[in-house]
Amino acid sequence: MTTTPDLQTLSDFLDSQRPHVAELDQGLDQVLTAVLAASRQISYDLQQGALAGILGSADTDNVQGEVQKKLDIIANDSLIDALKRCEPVAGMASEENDDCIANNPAGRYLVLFDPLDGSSNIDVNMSVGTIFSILPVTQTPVTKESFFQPGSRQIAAGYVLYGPATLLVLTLGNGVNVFTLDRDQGEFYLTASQLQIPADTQEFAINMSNQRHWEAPVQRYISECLAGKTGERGKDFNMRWVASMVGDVHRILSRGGIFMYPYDLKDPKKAGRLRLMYEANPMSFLIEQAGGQATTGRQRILDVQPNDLHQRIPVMLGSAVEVRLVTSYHG
Ligand code: AFP
Repeated sequence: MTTTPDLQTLSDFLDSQRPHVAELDQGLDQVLTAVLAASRQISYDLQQGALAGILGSADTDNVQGEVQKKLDIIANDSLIDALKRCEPVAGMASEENDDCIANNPAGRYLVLFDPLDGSSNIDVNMSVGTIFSILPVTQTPVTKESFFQPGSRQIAAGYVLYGPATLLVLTLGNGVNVFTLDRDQGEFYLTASQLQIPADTQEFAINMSNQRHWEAPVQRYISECLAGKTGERGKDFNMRWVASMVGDVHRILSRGGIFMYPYDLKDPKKAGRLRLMYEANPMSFLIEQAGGQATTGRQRILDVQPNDLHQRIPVMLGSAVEVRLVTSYHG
């Protein structure tokens, strides 16, 4: 049984932020509470694993044409149920649903989420996460077009990382803070404040198996990293690839690094693998709030004007020096 008397609870933290984040008194705190209520259930289900008979495929496809895991559906349903009961939520959009879901017409917020990012890792017991992004309502009634706002308009964003510990990593637009779930109490406690990503790094994260499909600037950047001390960069690099964006981004927020899922010619029609609205935008908001940078290689991700809920985007994010360098190679 852990005792955490000297740590601040999430609700105490949110109270301390009210003078700085007006939206907290406009129901934003209720939205976060709803997301976390679902996340606690997802964390419990994941921890049960095979014992709960919820691993493996659901033998259904999502809107992306990807085979859904049973837990993809369970996590998605849990988040939708929790947000439907949350009055400040005017509408929501999920990776698992083709269209958006309108909710309270008087609500102030739009919530987008990837309910279980990295789900191909579930059956091998590796870290996965829930990613969420919160936008203001700018037009009613809520339609798909209501969500087409650049990432710079986000009010809050974060992820819940289901790892050895369950962590909430959150930004309200004034820095990035980490909260650890005390399972016994069902309470999130502030365990790291105002994360700062080192500008320099010697660690890159990319799926090397796609190398032959990359554009020249990415080929150049990675080959310089691989050349190490003997090459242009004059230093050796290490590589990591979790294949769960939440895991890779958390490592970068914790100790620096650069994460890349660039455009590749494997399927020229696809702009990249990752989705703008509920993966790239929330993660880019967190990265910038922690002093890092996030681009497509050619423009700041948070400036991209969306035109589809599920549009894909090339992603390069993390330590500012490295993101600036690889972006400069794109001319
Ligand atoms: P899944 O949710 O299908 O496992 O995809 C995870 C992801 O969208 C992102 O979290 C990873 O960074 C990336 O895909 C891994 O892609 P590769 O499987 O091509 O390495």
